[in-house]
Amino acid sequence: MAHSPIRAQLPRERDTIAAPATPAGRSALAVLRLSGPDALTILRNVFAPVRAERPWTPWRMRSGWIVGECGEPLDRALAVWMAAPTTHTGEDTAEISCHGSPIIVEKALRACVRQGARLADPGEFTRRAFLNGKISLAEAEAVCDMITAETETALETARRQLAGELSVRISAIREGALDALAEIEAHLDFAEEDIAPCDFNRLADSLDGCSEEVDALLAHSERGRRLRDGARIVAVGRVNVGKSSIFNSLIGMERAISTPHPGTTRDSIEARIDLRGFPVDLVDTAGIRPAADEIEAMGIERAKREIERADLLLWVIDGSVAPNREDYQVFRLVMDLQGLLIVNKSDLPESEQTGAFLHSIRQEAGEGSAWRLSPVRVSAKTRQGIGELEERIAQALGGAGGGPETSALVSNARHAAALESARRRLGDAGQSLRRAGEAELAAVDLRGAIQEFDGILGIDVGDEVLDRIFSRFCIGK
Ligand SMILES: Nc1nc2c(ncn2[C@@H]2O[C@H](COP(=O)(O)OP(=O)(O)OP(=O)(O)O)[C@@H](O)[C@H]2O)c(=O)[nH]1
Ligand SMILES: [Mg+2]
Repeated sequence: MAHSPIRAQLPRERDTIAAPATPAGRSALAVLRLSGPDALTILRNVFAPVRAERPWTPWRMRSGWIVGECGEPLDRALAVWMAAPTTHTGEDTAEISCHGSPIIVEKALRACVRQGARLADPGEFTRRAFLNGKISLAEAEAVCDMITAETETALETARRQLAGELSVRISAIREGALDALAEIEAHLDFAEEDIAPCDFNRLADSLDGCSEEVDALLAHSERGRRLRDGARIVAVGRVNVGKSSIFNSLIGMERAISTPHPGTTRDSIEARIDLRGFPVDLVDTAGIRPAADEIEAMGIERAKREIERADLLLWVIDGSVAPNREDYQVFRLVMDLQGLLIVNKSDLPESEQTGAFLHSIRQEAGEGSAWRLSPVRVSAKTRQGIGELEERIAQALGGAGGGPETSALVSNARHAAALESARRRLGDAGQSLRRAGEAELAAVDLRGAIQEFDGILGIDVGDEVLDRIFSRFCIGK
């Protein structure tokens, strides 16, 4: 490949980048993108419009031929160029829609590189959009989340973030904090002079207001995180209680073998499902009991490992028979973890001992333990209670049945951590103000809180943070 002179001279942020915007592999169409000051020049050199005599007009699609590195025609295609600054990246941009053959895409890309383009890094188009002030950092991150969203709800959360809802709310809180900081600094700078005294209590009240806004955003952040990153949910219990049957009911197909023979499931089985908007990895495991043979023993070992990895356990007991010591053995394994207790086979009369067992579990589970909550009664056979089980799982993952309209805007761990820290510092600033006299301390904390908001919005963030964020993107985004 020819080494381009343009590439050697320009700083990375100002050269022209190129990449396919569509995934590798065969498809009806593929799109190639260019962004940077030479987008039009390069486009002119790699694309020959059918009506060559006409000038290039921005935003007007043209039909023509892509021309390869050696001037050979590659593909009949459509091309458009868009003029800075009102483009996605804020730079001159060009797009070529060609036929979706990996060979055509590769050759067209080579032709662009020969003409002076550089292959884009992952996320570089979006990074430029951010650096050129087209989108905030939170919005840029939402682009990545949109592409990787696995459920409709996750997509909706990312879409709202892309629309700027989170940025707008955080900017408003930041403004409030900035106003307070300005007043405190004026007081500190001009304390000697004859200006109106600063009402610290009023300022502290307004900071409380900011903290509450942050709280409201954080209240749904766990839900947001789960919507984005999903959860691993593992069904456990002794043999024959109906774990595999419940697993099948939840995934909506007969995936795991279920038979009346205790010890049917020998290996862990996993399925990815959309559970009320949460991308969930659901795992069925071997029943826990003293193993009958080596294979079963290995299966039980795997089940125990799965218990440790789970975000949420579904501990299943059979309500129609008397619980036994194996059920207690399972309880010992799960007692300190998060989960839901499921009493299965509710289509059959409940054993007289089940109530006593549930009572003893509630007694033994510590204060605040998940196992103190009421169990869910289901019948995997008739599907009775499965809807309620799904609802309880969704609740456990962070918030009841709310649809995408609930304000689960904070889905990103980076944002959540910054908001937690901002809330702490706003609180500290408020306290310092109430103790009057400590205006300087309050100013330090307020500046810290504002810095956290800046970090989310992308004001004054360093390259290191940007590298970390944009490296998660795919090339061409
Ligand atoms: N009546 C009734 N039978 C059920 C129900 N759920 C499961 N069963 C039956 O209970 C037996 C065991 O079900 P499985 O789903 O294989 O139980 P498991 O916990 O996965 O068992 P192992 O894999 O052996 O540990 C099967 O005969 C199922 O048909 C239920 O809700 N009601
Ligand atoms: Mg099973």
